[in-house]
Amino acid sequence: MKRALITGINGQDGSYLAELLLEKGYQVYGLMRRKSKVDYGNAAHLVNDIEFVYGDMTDIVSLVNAMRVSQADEVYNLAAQSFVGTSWEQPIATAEIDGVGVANILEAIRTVKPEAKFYQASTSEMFGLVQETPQKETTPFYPRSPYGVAKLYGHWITKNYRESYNMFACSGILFNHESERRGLEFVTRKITDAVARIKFGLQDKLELGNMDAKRDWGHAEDYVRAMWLMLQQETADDYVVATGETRMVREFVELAFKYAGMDIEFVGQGIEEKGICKKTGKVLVEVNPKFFRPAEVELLLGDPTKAEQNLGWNRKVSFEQLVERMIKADLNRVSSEK
Ligand code: NAP
Ligand code: F7E
Repeated sequence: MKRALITGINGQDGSYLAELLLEKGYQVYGLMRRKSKVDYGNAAHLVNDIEFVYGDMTDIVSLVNAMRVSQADEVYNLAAQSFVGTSWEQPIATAEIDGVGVANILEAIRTVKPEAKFYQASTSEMFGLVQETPQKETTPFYPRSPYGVAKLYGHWITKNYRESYNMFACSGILFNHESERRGLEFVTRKITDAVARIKFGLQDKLELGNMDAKRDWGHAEDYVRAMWLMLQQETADDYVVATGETRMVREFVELAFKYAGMDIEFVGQGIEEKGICKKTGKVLVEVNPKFFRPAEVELLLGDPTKAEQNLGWNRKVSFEQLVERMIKADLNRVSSEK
């Protein structure tokens, strides 16, 4: 039986990856932080199937312990302060968790079981102010947030440990991937949650920042498959994982309202822009400058050719299916909460 250690087990990707590895017969260990009230987050339905180990990415002792306890053959480092907006408010914590934390886990592996295979959750945010479109493995990086900068350190230290110590260490440069389990602060889930609450009369309108931003959005279930495939190869390498399509935030908003039976149209420009319900004339979407970022990533569009050709990976969930799945789940949840 293969053994895997997943950091960030309670997050969106951690829970989907755990399900995939359990299905494949792995013994799964999950690293989680101690909280004042025990909360398994997205992994709550797997409490009887996973061995949880307490630890923190900023505490190397706890990571050495997690490696000793798990004796993992494969380590998936998904733990991070993953919200870009918060990275301006907590730049140091973000650097310590998302940057130095990667060196900590690599050292823990090197100390306890250097032959273990390692996956690092790198990100399209490293492309930031994009230097070419579409972005691929060879595109130069230009991060635009403390999060992107910290992740770039994690990316390079992973490559460096591969080259310095011949460790099997891979980075997946994953573009945005969402799901019914996405945190409520990320734009897609903020939208589907708000649309459901508006539908059931619990909220008046949705306030957003830059609706011109373009993202390459896929479903997390597809993307965790790519993580696993990377660790099944003969040699370690880095891969872009994306859909090859990009959409504006505004398109996501329109489609989410449409799937909830509330067609809207946008009128006005800039901070005066509004989304109006075609049937009732009510203002359902407004711009609030408080959600603008100090530096923005305007466009992300990934080229997944290398992952498709070398890993045999491809995404199954389309943009329309992603929005539909998220809106359905939030409509169900909000209606039962109500
Ligand atoms: P997520 O839902 O925010 O999950 C992150 C997890 O990391 C949470 O379980 C969190 O634990 C844990 N964590 C945070 N700080 C920690 C620390 N100091 N020590 C130990 N654990 C800590 O993120 P996700 O969307 O699943 O993303 C997974 C990984 O992929 C992250 O590294 C993210 O940066 C990266 N990534 C995500 C995307 C995307 O679009 N989703 C794209 C590219 C890369 P708590 O539950 O205790 O907070
Ligand atoms: O923003 C714009 C915002 O917070 C997407 C993380 O998983 O993907 C994610 O980072 C876009 C940005 O994700 C609001 O300005 C407009 O342009 O959903 P997001 P992100 O910043 O792209 C990457 C790949 C990761 O690695 C990260 O971990 O939407 N936007 N109005 C807004 N965004 C938010 N959150 N809230 C708004 O009101």
